[in-house]
Amino acid sequence: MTAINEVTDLSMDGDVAVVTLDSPPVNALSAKVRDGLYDAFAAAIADPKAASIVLVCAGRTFIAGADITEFGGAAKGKSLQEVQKIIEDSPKPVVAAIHGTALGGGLEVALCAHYRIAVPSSKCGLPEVNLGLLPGAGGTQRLPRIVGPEKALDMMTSGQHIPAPECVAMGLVDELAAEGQLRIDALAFAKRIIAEGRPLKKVRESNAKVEAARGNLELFAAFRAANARKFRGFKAPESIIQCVEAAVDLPFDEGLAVERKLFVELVTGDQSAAQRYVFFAERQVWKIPNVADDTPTIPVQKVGIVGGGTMGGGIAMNFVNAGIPVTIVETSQAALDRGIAVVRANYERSAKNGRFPLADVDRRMALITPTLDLHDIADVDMVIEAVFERMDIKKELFTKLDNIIKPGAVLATNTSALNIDEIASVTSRPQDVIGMHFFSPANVMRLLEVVRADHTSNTVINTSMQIAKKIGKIAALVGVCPGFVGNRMLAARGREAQALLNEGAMPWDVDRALYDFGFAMGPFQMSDLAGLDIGWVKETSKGATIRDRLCELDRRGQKNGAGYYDYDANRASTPSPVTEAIVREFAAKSGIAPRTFTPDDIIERLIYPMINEGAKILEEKKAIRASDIDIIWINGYNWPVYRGGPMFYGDQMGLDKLLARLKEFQAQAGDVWKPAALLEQLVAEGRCFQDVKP
Ligand code: 3H9
Repeated sequence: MTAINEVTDLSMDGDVAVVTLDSPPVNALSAKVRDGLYDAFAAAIADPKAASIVLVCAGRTFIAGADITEFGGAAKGKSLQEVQKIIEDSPKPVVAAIHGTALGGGLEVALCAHYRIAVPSSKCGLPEVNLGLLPGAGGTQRLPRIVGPEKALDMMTSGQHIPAPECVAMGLVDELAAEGQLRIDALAFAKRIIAEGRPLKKVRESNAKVEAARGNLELFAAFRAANARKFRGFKAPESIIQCVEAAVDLPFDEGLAVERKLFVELVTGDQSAAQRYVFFAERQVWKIPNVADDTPTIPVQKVGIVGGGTMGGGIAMNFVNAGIPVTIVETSQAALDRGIAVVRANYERSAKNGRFPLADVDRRMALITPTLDLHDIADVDMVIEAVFERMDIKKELFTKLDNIIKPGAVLATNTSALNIDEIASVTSRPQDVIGMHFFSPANVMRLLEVVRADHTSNTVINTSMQIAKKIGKIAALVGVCPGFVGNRMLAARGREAQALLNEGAMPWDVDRALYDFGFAMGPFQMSDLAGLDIGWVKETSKGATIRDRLCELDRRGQKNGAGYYDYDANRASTPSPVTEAIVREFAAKSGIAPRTFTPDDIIERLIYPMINEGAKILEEKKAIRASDIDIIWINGYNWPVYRGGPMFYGDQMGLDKLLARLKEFQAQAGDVWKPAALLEQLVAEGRCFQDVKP
């Protein structure tokens, strides 16, 4: 075996040259990897003893793509295109041997090999779209030539990882190897190719599928129309479509030039910078300073959920979906039956939508035990409380849990705002008490705020983070403060949304600005959806707020056809003259001269206070890092991922500019706009939020 460089080896097995890449963790195409591959292929091609060449990777995966950390840096070493060219132009057949995942640039390298073999458990994909990119190493031109333009569009705009057997069916992979026997089977395949005198198959020369689609304009128009909603705001999907149009309409090299131009536009643009940041943020969020990787965890084999309402039922579904049995406790049979029926209905709907077989509904429901007796959860490993949001009720419950639940179990509360230290104080084991703040609908929303209280042990923190991963959530560890991280920042935005109404803006102006910014909806649409009457009490309502007045007129939101907006039978909304009159009346009473707002004015007013609140949260160490706050906003509040999160947005716009605007607003409207001390400090030091280390 010859070491080509630190990450690449070349060896001979009979007349097959084997290029082995070993660059942990995921064999990403760094400069070292590109140089090693180039030199190894050059040597194998030059070696007269080698009749064919196999490319195989060590470690957990085939090449998982370009090295994302290199984007934006100076070009070093061989380019990926040079590596691909030497492989594709090799006069000896090249076989790519795939295990783990062949993704992005990794699959694009494999597509330059003449043949591909993969183990059944492996997957292939071009997930660049998730990084705000398009496959920029020929993927947009080669993939449609193998799988046809329609499938290529689907694969590249969804970023899906396709299982190897499916790849074989669509022609992307030539053969399946036996699991665990990739190298042996790849060598045998290479020998067979030589023995049978098979040709050097070059994907770039295979034009039948793209030519068949030439002139079919409807194909692209239909694809754009069908995905308009999904792609809204994102630049990469449209660029991918244009590349596939080029693949269909133009010769290979001209298509490649289109791909290059559009790739460069994306990789130097704001959206990709944001999405690459989010890629790393999603991995950082699991890393907790002072909670070492080897911190023990409590094995969670049984979970008890107290409260079978919308929240409790949704939480239960997460565990059941992961195969963990759950006992749900309620205080009345009627509430219990209602809760269980809702869970069953949710599962039946999912089965009808084809998410799993109908038979699975019963299998899942069998993992749920309903009960009215708290003693039935005495032996669970984790309790999650999801009862009414009132401190006295929570304290009473935790006193009981302390007496009933076995020692060492995690006692979690799903409170969204209450002081968890106070809840923990009524137990004899505050080290076992933690917040697990799920977001509604709890079975759908990916975010979980794990809330560390003063005495929570590292074991309980680690257990909660690990279980979050197991049930498919993305969890951020936060500290105790009113509203924790997400709702605390939402409150800052909500305050300004209301203030805007007093100054002459209409709810639909505010909602529209946020929708165009990339949110799914604005605060008033959200209120209408949730129900305006949540927390509203008819008997004591005195028309003190716009919301009170709307509720008094029985405008309770979408559910009864009227709220801030009017709704038709299909729940389509229109601005309501009733609301407009009430808003104007309140605005007149406020004594503030009405003015008009551009969408940019509205965005400033709503987003800057959020960032300022985020800075205070960071300063108070209630979040570990700025990127954790961004993860919370992207996964729990629909912040558009292509804008990277509020803190990233602040960094991008420049903290000095943000600080200056906050000071202007403070001068006009008072100390609610007072800039966070951390923000002042960062600006003085010329640093940004991302520089604040945990
Ligand atoms: C591309 O290819 C562009 C080309 O078309 C054109 C070029 C001209 N680079 O996720 P994990 C790190 S764009 C650098 O926890 P898993 C990751 O940060 C690329 N680093 O493991 C983590 O580091 P740490 C297209 C990378 O087993 C560690 O590896 N490809 C890269 O759960 C382990 O990662 C993609 O978008 C990378 N490309 O999942 C694939 N990938 O330990 C991106 C990972 O310090 N990668 N790291 O936190 C993935 O989807 C997953 O990592 C993978 C493994 C499925 C491979």
